[in-house]
Amino acid sequence: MELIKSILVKSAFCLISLLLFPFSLFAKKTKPNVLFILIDDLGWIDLSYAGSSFYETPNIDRLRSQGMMFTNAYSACPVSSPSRASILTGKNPAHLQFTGHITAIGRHRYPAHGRIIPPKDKMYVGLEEVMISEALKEIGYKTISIGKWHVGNVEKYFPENQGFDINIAGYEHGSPSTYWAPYSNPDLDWNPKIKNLSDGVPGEYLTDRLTDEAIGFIRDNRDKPFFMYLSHYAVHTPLEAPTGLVRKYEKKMLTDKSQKSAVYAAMIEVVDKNIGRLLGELDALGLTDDTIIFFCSDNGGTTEATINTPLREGKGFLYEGGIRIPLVVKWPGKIAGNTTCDEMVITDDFYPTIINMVKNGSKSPEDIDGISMLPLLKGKKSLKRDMLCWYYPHYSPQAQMPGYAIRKGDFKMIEHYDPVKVELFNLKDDPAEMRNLAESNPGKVKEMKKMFDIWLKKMNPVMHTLNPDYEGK
Ligand SMILES: [Ca+2]
Repeated sequence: MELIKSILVKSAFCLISLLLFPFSLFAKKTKPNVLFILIDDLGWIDLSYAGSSFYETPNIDRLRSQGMMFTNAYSACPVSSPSRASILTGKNPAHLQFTGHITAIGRHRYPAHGRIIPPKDKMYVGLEEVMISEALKEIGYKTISIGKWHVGNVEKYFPENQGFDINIAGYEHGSPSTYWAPYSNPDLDWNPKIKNLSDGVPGEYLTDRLTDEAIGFIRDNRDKPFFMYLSHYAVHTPLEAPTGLVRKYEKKMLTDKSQKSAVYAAMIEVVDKNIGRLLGELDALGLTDDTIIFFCSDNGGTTEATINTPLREGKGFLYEGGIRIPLVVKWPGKIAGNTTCDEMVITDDFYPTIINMVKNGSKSPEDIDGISMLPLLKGKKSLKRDMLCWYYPHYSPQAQMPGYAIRKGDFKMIEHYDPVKVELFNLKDDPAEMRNLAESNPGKVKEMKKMFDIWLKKMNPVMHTLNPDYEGK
């Protein structure tokens, strides 16, 4: 009896092993790699594929030609930290109660006699939130964060405690110099230490170095599915680039007057070259067909470095220049190359999209605000959503204009809190947001205000308050 039982158990074991064998052999194939390339402060039109005559981005253009480009992609915030929190959690910054960027002083700056006091909300993503890294790690991904973090500046909230197996160079709040040498500059109090990165040689460029680290990781992990969050410190200020490249763009500026900074253009070219190196490595390792790539920015370009025309203003503003971002998604064999999508999408959507892609059409995770873009990536024209909202009650260093914005269809409304002003634009006729229709269309203003209020109540952010020391009119 015992013998029969033993034979039966062994046979069952063999049968199960045989059945599982093909799956274990091809397990990798069921899970594509995910490479998320995030550029800091790269403007919507700061790429040659987007029509710029000045900036040169042949490698990113190639990426674009192999994937889908979004013309109406938005960051959830006009500045860095909250947008990054949105990317990593799929939740809107208002919902996360994390609506302003992490500052060196640990609190939001605002004028002593300004009209509002910004909310004292979080400057981190809490450990109770499930980041995309945690979700992917749970289903067998090797996870790595390389570069800027900016969603928690104490160790407790670093990438290694948020689902990343490895954290390279993601540390404090700010953006370091792009060269090694000035790291020790005592005049720059915001210069972060670079975690888990041995010292570079003087003159080594950070974008190059982070790419080296990325390539090293991919080589080491070519046999496992990986999720890489590659978050370049470029092209954020300080503007610094190799002298030879800067000269090239200075010369170009003699005839091309469309832009303002040769250094910024050189930084973009360095980013582009490094993306080319990374794509080349994926090719060489035979991983290209098995790797999903996202390419985007965390907010609009800063007007200190670039001209966002035809969009109004830039980083820090609720105008389109501050929140419209470049976005390309590539997935060989699944997303048709050289395609364009004009539907509105937002950084909240990336998390559910990635989960949807790697889990073969499973449902989106719950309690998040984003919705999966997968139907768009597969050629559908629209999502079941017609409005997006931004709650940004902060005095950004660039704009000093706290407020909120809502876009529904072609209409966009901004209500500024200080000074109080309502603006309504029709983006279809007026992408530069120059003609305020608020007075001539009070019905639309009322309707959009109401929709925003309902949305805000649902998000339940920490709210700003009126400043009792306000000295305005
Ligand atoms: Ca940024």
